[in-house]
Amino acid sequence: ASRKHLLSLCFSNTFPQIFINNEWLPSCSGRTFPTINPATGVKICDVEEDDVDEAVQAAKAARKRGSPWRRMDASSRGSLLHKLADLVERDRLLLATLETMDTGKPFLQSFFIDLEGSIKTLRYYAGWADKIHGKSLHIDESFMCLTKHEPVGVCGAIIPWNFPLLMFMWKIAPALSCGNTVVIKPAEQTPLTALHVGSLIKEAGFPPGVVNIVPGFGPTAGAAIASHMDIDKVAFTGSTEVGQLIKEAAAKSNLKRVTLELGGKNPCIVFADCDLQLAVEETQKGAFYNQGQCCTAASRVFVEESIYEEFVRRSIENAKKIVIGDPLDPRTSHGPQIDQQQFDKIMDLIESGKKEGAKLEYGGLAVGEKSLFVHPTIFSGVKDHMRIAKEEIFGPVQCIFSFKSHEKAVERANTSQYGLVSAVFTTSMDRALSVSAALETGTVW
Ligand code: TXE
Repeated sequence: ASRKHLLSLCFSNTFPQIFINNEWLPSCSGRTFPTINPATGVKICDVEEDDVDEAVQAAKAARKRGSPWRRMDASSRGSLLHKLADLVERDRLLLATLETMDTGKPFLQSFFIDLEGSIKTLRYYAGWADKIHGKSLHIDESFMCLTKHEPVGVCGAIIPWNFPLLMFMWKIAPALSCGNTVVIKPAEQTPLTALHVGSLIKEAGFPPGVVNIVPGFGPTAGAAIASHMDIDKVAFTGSTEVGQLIKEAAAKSNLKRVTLELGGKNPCIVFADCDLQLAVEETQKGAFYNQGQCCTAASRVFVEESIYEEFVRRSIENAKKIVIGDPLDPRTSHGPQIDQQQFDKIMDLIESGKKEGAKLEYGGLAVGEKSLFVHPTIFSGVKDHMRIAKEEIFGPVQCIFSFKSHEKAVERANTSQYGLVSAVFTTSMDRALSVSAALETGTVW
């Protein structure tokens, strides 16, 4: 009963419309699309579809010289971000419930990870607002040189469905901290928490047009953002293929600045001198967290030969503790995949693993019929040439490889078209540092 009450409260403040100029607008085209709960297959509501151009014009007007946002002190921008963090904190339970319904991720994960991260992101960037300084440079002759950081202008943002609220904050918080205005498109699968935050942005007191939220599809709303002549920068998180399209569209339109956060096929190297149980638990968390739908997923686990069998055995034991079920039930630790397309891609890759000769140690099946749940799956004996070793699965599939020589392990870890993250498990600080330095990824854990 209290959940029902919460949801009715939720929908009394969350408008499934387009958020432009701090107002809720219906789509000009009259088009709507359904957002589905992936755990049940039931439609949550219909959402109005994009009006990117109108949103861009609002964002452009909001950043004009002399506008309230442009004239606002940097410290006041910081205060607004803190206020927004307070409101997200106030609505934490509601937002976590909405996020779980829209994505299928287990409720406790939404509440403790996504919401915590969202609030902290806002507060972190709130603190930066009045601490971004230029330089004074000593140059020759009788010249004086000062540098000053200015906002880029209108920032477009396109985000995926795996961490809808957190990604929303990762995009808007730094942009707003620096005085930009934003047009953001949530993923078509998961628009609801972004829309609720629209109402909080208005409540916090951000001037109209500073943040505009346009739910819609990639090839229409997303492509319109990437190629818009009045957008000065686009930030995108999603697939590598679409990242390429974004960069191309940016180049072909107004050469807007681009930041891309794309896929991964992330190696973890587990050395024999590691804390074995810790390595088993953490690599598996890395593989299965958020149903494996993480660009930083631990998708290639290289284990030193002498501990390989024991590692596989303990990994299977560990996987048995996972609780699959209703994501709103606090006991559940594993929910459904986001949609049929992702489900089909994962099942196809699991089949390819079996066919190409990897050993299926655990799982490998869908849960029941006509559901989007996939059993956490473990393959051992994975070889570098297999599809499951090379392609981003984006599902709960742990691939375990074995290695003999340290040098070879690093070489194999680096043989990937991706370079997002990697991890090293060892109790030797020397090895941790030297292997980290040799791994060609943006982050090493
Ligand atoms: O991604 P898309 P999809 C990877 C993962 C997954 C695969 C496909 O491997 O299996 O991508 O997922 C918008 N112009 N990641 O199809 O299509 C789209 O509306 C502009 C990794 O969901 O890239 C959504 O808002 N925008 C990733 C966003 O791009 C376009 C998270 C992501 O969708 C567009 C998600 C276009 N032409 C998937 N087409 C990560 N790095 O975390 C789509 N979009």
